[in-house]
Amino acid sequence: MRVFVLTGAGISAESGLKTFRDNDGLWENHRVEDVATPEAFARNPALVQRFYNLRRGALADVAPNPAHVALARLQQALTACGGALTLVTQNVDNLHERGGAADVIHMHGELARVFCVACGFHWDAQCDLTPQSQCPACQTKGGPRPDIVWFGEMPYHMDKIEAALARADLFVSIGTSGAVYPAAGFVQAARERGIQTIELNMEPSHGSLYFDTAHYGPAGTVVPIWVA
Ligand code: BJW
Repeated sequence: MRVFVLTGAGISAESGLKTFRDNDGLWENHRVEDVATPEAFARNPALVQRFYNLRRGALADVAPNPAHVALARLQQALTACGGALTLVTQNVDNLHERGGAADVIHMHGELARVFCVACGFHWDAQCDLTPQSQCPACQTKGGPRPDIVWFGEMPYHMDKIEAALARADLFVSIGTSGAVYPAAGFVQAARERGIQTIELNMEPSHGSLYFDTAHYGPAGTVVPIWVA
C-alpha cells in the first residue's frame, strides 16, 4: 500500500501554531499575502525578515501533537511491511520531523533554512536575519532570505511529488483549506488516476467535492482515529 499524505497548517494548529486563513488571517495588521511575496521582501525586507524571525523563534516553544505522531507511526508501519507513506507538507514548521516522520517533503520551504539570493547557497538558519545579514558563502550583504516559497514562486520538489502521486494507492489531505495551488490541485489529480481520496480537516475545504470520504474535527483527534 502506497499512501500519499498532504498536510497543511491545520495539523499544527493544536501545537499552537496559527493557521493562515482562520480568524482575521492577519499578522500585525498585514495580510499573509502582503508579507509572503517577493514583492513584499523587495519593498520592506526588515518587515518580512521580522515576520519569519518571530515564527522561526516560536518553533522552540511548540511540540508535535498526536496527529504528527500518528502519521509518523503509520509511515513506520507501512515501511516495515513493504509499503510507503510519502509525506508532503505545505508547512514550514518542523513538527512532522520532531514527531518521528522521515523524508518529509517541504513544498513551501522551511523556517529553519535560509538561502542567498546572490549565489543560491542554502544553509540552516542559526540566528535572526536582518537586511544587513551577510551570506557565509559569497559574503553578499542582504543576500540571505528565508527559504520559503512565496506567492508567485515555484514550490519545491514538484517532480518528486508528481512521481509519488502517480504511484499512490490512496490520497489523504489533512488540515489544509485547499486554497493555494498547486497543492490544492493534488486531489483532482488523484481522482483522475482513480485512486481513493480522503479528507481529514476541521471543516470542508475548498476541494471537498473531490473527496470520496471525509472526517471533520480537530486533527489531533481525527488523525489518530483514522490511523488506528
Ligand atoms: C484544522 C484545525 C485543526 C484549523 N485540525 N484542521 C488563481 C488561480 C489559481 C492559482 C493562482 C491564482 N492566482 C495565483 C495563483 C497561484 C498561487 C495561489 O494558489 N494563489 C491562491 C491564493 C489563489 N500559488 C502560488 O503562487 C504558488 N506557486 C505557483 O503556483 O507557482 C507556479 C506553478 C505552476 C504550476 C505548477 C507548479 C507551480 C506558491 C504558493 C506559496 C504559498 N506560500 C504560503 C506562505 C509561505 C509559507 C509561510 O510563510 O508559512 O504557504 S501561503 C500559505 O498558504 C502557506 C501555506 O502553506 C499555504 C496553504 O495554507 P494551508 O496550509 O491550507 O492553511 P489554511 O490556513 O488556508 O487552512 C488551514 C485549514 O486547517 C483550514 O481548512 C482549517 O479549517 C483547518 N484547521 N484547525 C484540523 N485543529
